Amino acid sequence: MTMTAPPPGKKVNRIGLELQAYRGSKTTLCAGCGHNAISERVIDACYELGIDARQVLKLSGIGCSSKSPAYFLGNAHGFNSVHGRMPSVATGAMLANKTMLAIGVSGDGDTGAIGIGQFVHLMRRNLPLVYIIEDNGCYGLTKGQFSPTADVGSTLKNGVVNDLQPIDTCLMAIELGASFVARSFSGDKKQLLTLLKAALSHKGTAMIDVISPCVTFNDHEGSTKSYTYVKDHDEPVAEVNYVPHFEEITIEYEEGSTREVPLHDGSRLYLKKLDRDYDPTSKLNAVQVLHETSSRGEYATGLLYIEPDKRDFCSLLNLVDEPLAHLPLERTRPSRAVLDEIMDAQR
Ligand SMILES: Cc1ncc(C[n+]2csc(CCOP(=O)(O)OP(=O)(O)O)c2C)c(N)n1
Ligand code: SF4
Ligand SMILES: [Mg+2]
Repeated sequence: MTMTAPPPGKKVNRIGLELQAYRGSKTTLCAGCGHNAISERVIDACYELGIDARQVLKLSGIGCSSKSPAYFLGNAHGFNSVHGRMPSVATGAMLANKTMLAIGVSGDGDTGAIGIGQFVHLMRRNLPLVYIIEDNGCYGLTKGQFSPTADVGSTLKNGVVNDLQPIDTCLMAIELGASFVARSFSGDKKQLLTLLKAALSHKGTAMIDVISPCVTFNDHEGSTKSYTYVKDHDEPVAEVNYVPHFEEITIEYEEGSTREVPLHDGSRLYLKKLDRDYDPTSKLNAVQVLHETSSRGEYATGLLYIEPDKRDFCSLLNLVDEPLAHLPLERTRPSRAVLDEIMDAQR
């Protein structure tokens, strides 16, 4: 990435870069695919926060969604892994260099079907990683079969009805120990951008399930993951605003209407009460709202659960401060004498 001064009159961020510097390759996804809108919001979030893309690791599995990292942050490191196996790659990469900022992109099939075992263990480990599920309720890349997040009663284009209970990835993540769990909609620019910025400021697993309609296979009447259905059934739990650590707070709220949530890097979230009094630090509250809304066929969106101070996986493992990947061999391989000592102790 070049850090030369921008031409006069060009809008740049706090590290002197234009929005353009955060783009990736031109998308090859279908025009109107929700996944494209999510890539745009990742670009906006990283630009607005002044993130150095060279410090970012982009990770994904297989699927249309998993192709997305190619379309943002062209200067970041990237690894497009195996179907459902991104969590193992992310875990290895972050243990090798915990100073990186990891952004993982998965699909509802990649996470909820073949990758469910990996997802479960990732959530309980609280690895520092922003984990985005681009959730369209189908396997877009293989021509639109139902995925495990398809709702009961949702139909395919040819009229086939889904009879199986869906997996709610947010409920699972909350139950398993993820410390930041949110749901959003690719069509809600403001909410998604705010949640992404908050997720990038969080130290631990920040899981965002983004409902992201597949315009080619799952955007018809009868689908509960279509643009029209999601727009009509979106139930935000609170209005969310984000103030980065490098900015003054300029938002004013009436006493009692807003809850402040401090984030790890000094940034803050302001959650403004809507219809209900929502406490995002309460697992019970989150689980109850998710069950209540889904029984009415609605999507609870926004920041559903947060535990800002939970220890992340790298701190739990007491890793040395320097990235393991940078340590010289003498500090990673025990000497012959140490190995002999261990062997003697076993005798
Ligand atoms: C081991 C393996 N099994 C199956 C496939 C075929 N396959 C490719 S993508 C995909 C599902 C993708 O669905 P999802 O993760 O929801 O992504 P989307 O395309 O909907 O964004 C499947 C089954 C594969 N590539 N590898
Ligand atoms: S097939 Fe569906 S998920 Fe894949 S790029 Fe097209 S619209 Fe997006
Ligand atoms: Mg999908």
